[in-house]
Amino acid sequence: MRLNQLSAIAATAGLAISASAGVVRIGASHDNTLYETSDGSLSNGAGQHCFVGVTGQPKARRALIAFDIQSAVPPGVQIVGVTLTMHMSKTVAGPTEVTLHRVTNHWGEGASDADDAEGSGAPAQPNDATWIHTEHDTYYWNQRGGDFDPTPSNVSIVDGVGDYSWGPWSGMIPDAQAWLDGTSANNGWILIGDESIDSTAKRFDTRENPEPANRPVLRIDYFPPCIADWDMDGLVNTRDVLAYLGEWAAASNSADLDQSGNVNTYDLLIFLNYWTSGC
Ligand SMILES: [Ca+2]
Ligand SMILES: [Ca+2]
Ligand SMILES: [Ca+2]
Repeated sequence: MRLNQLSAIAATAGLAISASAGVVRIGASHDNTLYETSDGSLSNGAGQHCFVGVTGQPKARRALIAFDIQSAVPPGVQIVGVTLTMHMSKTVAGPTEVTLHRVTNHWGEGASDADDAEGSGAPAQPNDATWIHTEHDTYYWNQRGGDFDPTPSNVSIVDGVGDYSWGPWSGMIPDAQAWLDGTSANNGWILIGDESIDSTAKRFDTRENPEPANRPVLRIDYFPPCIADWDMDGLVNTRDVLAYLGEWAAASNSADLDQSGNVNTYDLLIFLNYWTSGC
């Protein structure tokens, strides 16, 4: 069979099999906002929005977000791409950097739910993360504003209203791999905007947003433990070729078997070589 025929099969089979191998997309398990206050009185655990940057007052805002990777990604796989996509829904600021850092302390999401545009936050409720608390009002961050790895896992420029992504190649890959393997506690990421000047705030939508398309999504691309058994059902057969071709036709990171940065016929040949060899 010629490559273009295989590709045509993949294009038609792709939708049906795209969830079965190599790629998963998951919603956030919890998210929240740290509102800069000396007493840790504000949070927005159940709110529709979260915030980064600095308001006009000026007070800083930082967003926390976590995903239950272990329940969504098969154990033993090699993660080769991690992409966080969030919808930015309100700002008065121009383009600003929003960095993403691995959080190093457990934090909570309580029942606080701010009114209106949510920029002012709401009274913190039990278990809510605040500027000073990991969980209101019992546990505290070591550093006000959250405990996190000072080295960013990724950075993105955020401008006007729309969808923004972090990834797929970055420190987010080792973060997610360690969370999957259980070698590092999964406390998610903190998003930090431009805190060097005033009026840089950006509002993003949370997992509680009423519009499902605007909720945060984490896409994870991975290589199965045995490449030949692409759909991971324990058998090596034509279903695996079709499953791989689905990712190949979509140019997924998961199909970039030589990790060259692009998906081409070399990757397909590598897959077929694995496939003819079996597991
Ligand atoms: Ca939330
Ligand atoms: Ca299989
Ligand atoms: Ca490649």
